[in-house]
Amino acid sequence: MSAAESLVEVRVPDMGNFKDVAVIDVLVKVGERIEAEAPLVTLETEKATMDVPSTVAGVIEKLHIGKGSTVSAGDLVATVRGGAAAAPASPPAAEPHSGAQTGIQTSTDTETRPRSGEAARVAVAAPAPTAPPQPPPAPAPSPQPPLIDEPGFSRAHAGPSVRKFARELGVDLSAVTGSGSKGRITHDDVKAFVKGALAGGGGAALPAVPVVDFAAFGPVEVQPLTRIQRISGPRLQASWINVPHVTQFDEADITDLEALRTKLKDDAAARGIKLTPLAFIVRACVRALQAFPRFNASLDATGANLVLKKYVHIGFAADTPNGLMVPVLRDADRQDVYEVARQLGELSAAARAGKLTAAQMQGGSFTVSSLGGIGGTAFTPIINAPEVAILGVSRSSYKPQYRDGQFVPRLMLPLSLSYDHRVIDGAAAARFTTFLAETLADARALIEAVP
Ligand code: CAO
Repeated sequence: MSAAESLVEVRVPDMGNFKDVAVIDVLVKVGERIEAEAPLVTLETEKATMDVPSTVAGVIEKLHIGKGSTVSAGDLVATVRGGAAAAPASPPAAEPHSGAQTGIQTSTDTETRPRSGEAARVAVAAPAPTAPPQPPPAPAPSPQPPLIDEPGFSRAHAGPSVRKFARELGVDLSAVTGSGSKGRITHDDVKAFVKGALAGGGGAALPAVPVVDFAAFGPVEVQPLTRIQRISGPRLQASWINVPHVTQFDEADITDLEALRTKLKDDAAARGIKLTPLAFIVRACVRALQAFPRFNASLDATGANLVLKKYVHIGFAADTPNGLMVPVLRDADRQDVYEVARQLGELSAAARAGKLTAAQMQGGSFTVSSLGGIGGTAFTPIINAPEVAILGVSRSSYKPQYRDGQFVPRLMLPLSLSYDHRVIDGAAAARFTTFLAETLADARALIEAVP
């Protein structure tokens, strides 16, 4: 037998204090040709996943362990009918150990330290050192390949070969749900993720929701979504996925406001105006937006600049038979509460009749979603992106408030402000809702004429 055909035994290298470590994957088959340093099996300790690489190039003659078995340092992994030995491997980084035997690569190790050799199965998952520098951010939104969350990728519970596979496919492992032991991500999980993304269209890197045959469990009826729902659904989803939402809750004492509104509403009705709480809420929002201009802004397409709007166009969610619509009340800062009320009435009537023009739904800088006429105590509205905040309003109710040493019944209006945490800090949001509550409590100021 020539030197090139000699049989080489590949053993589990020194793993520090670990013994009886689980074999969670066997990455090669008998008869398979491998390169030096190709991963043979994946082991999993409590702390890390690691591959055992071959010390030589050659053909797998025999495998001595299988998936599910346990191994310790020195155990025989495979016999390789082989040729040249691997170049001396660099020492492992993730687990401290003392022996001369090296060659274990932990998941983290393979991410950060490319190894020598271009072998097809070498478990090097780090980006190529010659990779071009990151291009500058595109000036306008265009279909982009999904970005990889590198720290999340490094932390993902997956072996080196799965990492390499994910890199080849451009899959962000931090977004993949692992089905293996202790949530470990397998090759199949990566494949399922890619299939799901392709099925979802546009290559969005989202884990797929399981497809269920509902009829298998009982009678069903299929109703197509309305045209408006088909348009608004993806927009809501885009906002939900892209914008880090936080919702700040508060309450405004509107006892005085409601007393004033009750006094004024008949006169208003005689002029054809329905003076609802929403008109006052919009006026109060105008004040708050003037005091906190960051809430009346949008990030530009690069995400690096905030565009502060010098106009105040307030959208409001309207429940219509065809679905949710958001007409926009333009220049709300230039209108008194009666004019706001009149326009709210006209725009919501047009929305319900399906007669809103495209222009009447564009250009909003902030949105109010009132469920006060229906019920509820609080909710988490989805931001009408690229706006950066939305105010949800629920039904007011009498609650005991502690004033001057005693409890008194006050009409409290629940406020739910969702905001884009990239632009707005929690402290600013709390100041905004506090300001809004104070403004709503000062009823007289809200009916002042607008200059
Ligand atoms: N608390 C208690 N009562 C309230 C209230 C509140 N916060 N807000 C309104 N009301 C009362 C009104 O005073 C009115 O009572 P009266 O008829 O006795 O005066 C009644 O509820 C109905 O009000 P309305 O619905 O006619 O008027 P509005 O200005 O409050 O709302 C509109 C208009 C278009 C916002 C509303 O009709 C609507 O469509 N709401 C649903 C919005 C929605 O779907 N949001 C969720 C979107 S997902 O984020």
